Amino acid sequence: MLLTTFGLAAAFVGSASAACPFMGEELEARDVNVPEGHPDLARRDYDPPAGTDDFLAQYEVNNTGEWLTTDVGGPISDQNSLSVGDRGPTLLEDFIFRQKIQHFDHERVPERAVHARGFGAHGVFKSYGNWNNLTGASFLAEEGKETPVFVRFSTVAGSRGSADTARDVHGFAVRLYTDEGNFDIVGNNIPVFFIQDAILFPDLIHAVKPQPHNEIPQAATAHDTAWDFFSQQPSSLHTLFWAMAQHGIVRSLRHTDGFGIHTFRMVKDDGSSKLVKFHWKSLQGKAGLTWEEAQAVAGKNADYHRQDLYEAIEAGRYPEWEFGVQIMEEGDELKYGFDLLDPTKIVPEEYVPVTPLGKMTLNKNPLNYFAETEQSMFQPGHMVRGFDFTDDPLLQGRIYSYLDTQLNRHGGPNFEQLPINQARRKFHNNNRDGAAQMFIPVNTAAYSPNTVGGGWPKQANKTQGRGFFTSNRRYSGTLTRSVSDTFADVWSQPRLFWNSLNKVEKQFLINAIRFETSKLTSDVVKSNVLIQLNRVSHDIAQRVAKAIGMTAPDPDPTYYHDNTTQSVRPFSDKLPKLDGLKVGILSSVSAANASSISSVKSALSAKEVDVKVVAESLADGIDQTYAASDATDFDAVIVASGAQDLFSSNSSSTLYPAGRPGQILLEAYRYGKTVGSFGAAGSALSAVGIPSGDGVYRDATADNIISGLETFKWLSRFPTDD
Ligand code: HDE
Repeated sequence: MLLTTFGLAAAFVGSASAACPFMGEELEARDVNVPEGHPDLARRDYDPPAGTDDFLAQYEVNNTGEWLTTDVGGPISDQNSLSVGDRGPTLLEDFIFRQKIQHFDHERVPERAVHARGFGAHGVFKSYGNWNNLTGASFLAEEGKETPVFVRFSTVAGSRGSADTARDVHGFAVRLYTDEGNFDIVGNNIPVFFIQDAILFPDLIHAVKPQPHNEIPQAATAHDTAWDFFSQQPSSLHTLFWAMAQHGIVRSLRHTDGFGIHTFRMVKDDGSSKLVKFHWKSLQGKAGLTWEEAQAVAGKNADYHRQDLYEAIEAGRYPEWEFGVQIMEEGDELKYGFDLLDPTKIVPEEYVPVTPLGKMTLNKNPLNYFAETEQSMFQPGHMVRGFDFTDDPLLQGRIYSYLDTQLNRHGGPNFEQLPINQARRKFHNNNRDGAAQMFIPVNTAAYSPNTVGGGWPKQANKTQGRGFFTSNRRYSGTLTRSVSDTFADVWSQPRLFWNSLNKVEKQFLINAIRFETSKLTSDVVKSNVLIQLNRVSHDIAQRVAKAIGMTAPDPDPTYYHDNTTQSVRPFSDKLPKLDGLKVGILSSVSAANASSISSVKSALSAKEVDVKVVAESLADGIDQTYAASDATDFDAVIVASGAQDLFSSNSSSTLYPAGRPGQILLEAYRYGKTVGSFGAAGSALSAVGIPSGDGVYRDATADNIISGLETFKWLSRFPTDD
């Protein structure tokens, strides 16, 4: 044929004959030439720990060793479309073409209205004991009892393709597949929320999302509408402060806590109940990025957080969180000086400590992002026996919204039948039909009560069928559209948060507000922001005003106080675990095999720290090149002995952008990371202008690097206003 003489034959190499169940030996399979030893990248090669819940395995589809078929199982023996002659029109009767293109055209489902960008992982929850003194919940009924979990972390404002390190509140949604049904704690990594009444949620989100006329900025609150809303709704100040601190730009999803936010109830088998707040405390410790660093990461690696979590789990470094509750008595809603029904308030741990009830370990990555993570549909309304809601008006609204939003995303009411959403026990009720019904109900009586079906499914009660029941909540009152006076003080707790930060953490918070407010174009919004900040602290208002060329209002001391509280800082004093942190050794090809590198590597790998050797080009012992490296790749950076010449001002190479080795070293220092050098390479630090000081190790040892990583950020390196 003419075309082949010009070398335009199909790119598929060779054709093989093989046994096909549909056509026997005759089939000419159009195949690619797969070299011996080429890896089969089916994701089933990864083994989670023994005993990990494998419920989803029944739904897996693995193509390895299988013949191509249509969606209804017919063999596909040719992948060209059906046409009239080689150059003629494609036929409408080509059902293979139509099916393939139609499926593709409908691949996307609406992304989540908020929390669109997320990443999920499977794991297990283990109860520390029998907690029937607190709750009838079955998953907390025995010491060591294991319950499968699925967790989805997310950012809130950005679209599905936005960067992980955008400054934002982070979703921390946990589903426990308990043996009495799914229990979702759809929480965040910040223990408070912007608004007190669910009816304001569309306003909040419209204000925070990109502005409607030009859809700018993506995944950022540094714009007029967001701060207009914040200053008009000062209930948002407390959450805003947490987000402007490093809780909004965490080092990894493993290094942050989770919270249920609202006050919930735990209900005992006798119907008595207590008020509780949920906490997930990171056993990795807490750590954040600097804002400069977070912005650089957003450009260099938009997948920074998901990659970290994925790799940690894949390497068997399973992240863990301790689940705990703050327990308060019924009737004590107003005892602590604020209203426990107000979701803009924390309960200081000095008033009510956290009682640990169990531990969650994430130990298995999803096999398919869409099927598992994207299709997971969490709901605060996924409640189990032993827990109950409270009258928090934000919580009440959420119970409706999450159920409703799933209809939009799935297009019908059967979303609970998707594998990731299915309970681990069979469901039995009279809900029927609807788009994509996946089950075949066999009972004729699809109503209740019935006699035709023997009365089944029968109503469960406390002793038979372990029936659901609620606490003894009673209500009477006049209908009203108003906010309770007990929700009025929204300034004291942002001040409590501010007071509890150390000097540099305070400076980071100020810097963040300065950054955001500098981007505002409206002077009215800026001045409203200053009025609200001034109610929290005159110091904050003055410091922000100075940066945006305005004057702070006179002190407004009604809510000023000097109280502090524990557990709200974004950094741990020392990280308890270093699993999955990364040290970059800046080397050259010729210096890469020094014994100083190999001995530090083995000492750090004992601590589950990854060491990456960087050089001009890839070679034995080199993990990455300077051209593809950045300070944001590492938690500490050390210069290898013998590589110091790369840092001198007259060093040049076309293998990487000019000055890249020095840039990595200096930026690591500026981001507050541990830096150092081996042997004679101390001159590299001087060459780029790094002074001696905290976290700078000339002649570094493995112990220095380990203790530097535990400190994580050398906060003393950052200048403060005062
Ligand atoms: Fe959400 N929120 N939210 N939210 N939220 C959603 O549900 C909503 C709120 C949170 O990983 C949506 O399935 C309202 C507080 C997380 O899939 C939607 C209000 C907290 C996730 C929705 C709130 C959260 C969502 C969008 C005010 C912390 C992601 C897609 C009353 C306790 C879950 C979806 C996941 C997702 C509504 C406030 C956390 C639209 C109306 C407070 C972690 O239903």
